[in-house]
Amino acid sequence: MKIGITCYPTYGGSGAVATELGIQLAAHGHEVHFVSYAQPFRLGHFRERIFFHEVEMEDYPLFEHPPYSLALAVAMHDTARREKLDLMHVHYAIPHATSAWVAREMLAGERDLPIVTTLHGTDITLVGMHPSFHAITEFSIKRSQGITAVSDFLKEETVRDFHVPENRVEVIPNFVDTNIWKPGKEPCHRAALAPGGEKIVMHVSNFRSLKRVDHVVEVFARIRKATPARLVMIGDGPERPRAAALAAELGVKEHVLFLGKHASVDELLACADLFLLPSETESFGLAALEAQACGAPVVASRVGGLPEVVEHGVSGWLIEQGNIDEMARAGTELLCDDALHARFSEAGRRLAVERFSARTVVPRYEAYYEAVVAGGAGA
Ligand code: GMT
Repeated sequence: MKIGITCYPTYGGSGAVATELGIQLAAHGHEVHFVSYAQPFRLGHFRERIFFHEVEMEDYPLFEHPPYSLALAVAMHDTARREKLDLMHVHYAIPHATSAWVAREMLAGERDLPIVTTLHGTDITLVGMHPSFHAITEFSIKRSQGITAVSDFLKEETVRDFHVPENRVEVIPNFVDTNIWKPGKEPCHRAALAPGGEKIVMHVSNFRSLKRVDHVVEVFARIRKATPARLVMIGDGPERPRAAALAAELGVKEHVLFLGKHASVDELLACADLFLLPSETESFGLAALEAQACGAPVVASRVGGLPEVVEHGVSGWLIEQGNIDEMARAGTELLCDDALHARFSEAGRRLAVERFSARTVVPRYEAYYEAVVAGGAGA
């Protein structure tokens, strides 16, 4: 198949999933065309059958807010036409599903361009709920020929808040390439991250307020009182300065390492002894899955789709959002009890391989594409 993919190319779960999917599809023999304003951050080096089409934006003084959605629709239309795409798969509804609908309308009468929209999280739970976006989000999702959600939780939210018939939303979970996201990677960075042989606690996110990086630091400060540990913070975003200030305030500044954005998070997660994700909301929690694939037990909040990814009491602990003391207690126990840690670590890895590996999940997308192209996805 010839598949167009649009996603946010920046540091974020939806872009990461879209890029990994494109890579896997190309490896399965499909031709993949990414259409976005920049090359997706995980695309990296050259790969056969993968092409990137940059969205051209005219900078004109009248435009205080340049109309990216329109330029994207034109780029999708051009790419679909020139490359004879069989299907356009967009990740994160806003504005991608809308631009795809416009591109499809522009092509009408000439060729059919089925659209698959994958809902990722805040496009449904937060941004899409805002009055300025709700109606267009509902309209555009419903106009897609295929709709997928990354968790049962997200499907339920979509059905309830956007009035999409239940049978129109297919749940296809996020996945990891378990050959890349794995424990014991070489070279090992443990000595650099924790020169004193301390345990390594890790967090990866885009540091938006809903990620509660302040709680990450608070939990770590309590863990640190019980056992020698280092906190490695990966990613960047608006809450980073506050998290750094809090680390200083709590007296753990010299034990916290802010690495910023990183292209090969797999190398770092492979060194983690514990992964913290105390988010306020999380439709899936890709970072938690990546951590488990690398053998790191997870302590996370029991919100959204996280219970579908982290098995409570088996591969991690899911704790009431905001309960810092309990998160610290659970984290400390995992770091101090080697047998418990090994059991959780193995269970997380097993879960990732058996339920969320690329090998298991990507064929579900391929089958779904076939159904959409044949006109038989949903009602
Ligand atoms: O929806 C967002 O906040 C953005 C998105 C992203 O691009 O980072 O994150 C969402 O999609 C990820 C990939 O499917 C999920 O793993 C995240 O849980 C989800 N974020 C939220 O629901 C807050």
